[in-house]
Amino acid sequence: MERTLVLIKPDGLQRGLVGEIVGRFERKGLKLIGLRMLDVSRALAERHYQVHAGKHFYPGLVDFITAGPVAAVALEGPDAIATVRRMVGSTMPNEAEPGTIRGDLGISGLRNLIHASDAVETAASELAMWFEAEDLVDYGRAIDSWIVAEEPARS
Ligand code: FUP
Repeated sequence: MERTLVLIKPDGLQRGLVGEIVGRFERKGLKLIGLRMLDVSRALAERHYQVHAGKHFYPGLVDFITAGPVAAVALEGPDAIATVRRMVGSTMPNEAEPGTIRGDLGISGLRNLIHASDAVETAASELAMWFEAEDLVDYGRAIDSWIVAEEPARS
């Protein structure tokens, strides 16, 4: 089971797309384990985008994610990191495939609605950046056995 972080950026929140985006992940079968809404400080934005520090687009990224409230979402599921990335689509909404969140809901430049962790290590560090450990909720769902297949027995 993997955990991953999604941020619904200020454009997604302003456009009233939080429910649509979170709903896609819920319908997929991913389990919501954390939900948080916040105004992002510059310090947190700079830490989140540290990997891009020094690049020409970095100041614009920090400006954009601090431009309005953000919804942070923690999700759990089998292969959750790659599954969520596929659902999010390519970075630029004009290039993202239809059927993906960016492909269906975005159209231009950096108005790309959403961030999703891209690897096991980044998911762990980003979850720790955006959530306190006690705000990630550990619980079972009665329907899980209809969603998550048993691992096949190895012989
Ligand atoms: P993604 O993983 O698809 O969210 O994209 P990246 O982590 O590569 O980039 C993070 C953000 O930087 C994206 F929202 C878009 C922005 N970016 C640019 O503005 N220019 C680039 O050349 C690459 C990324």
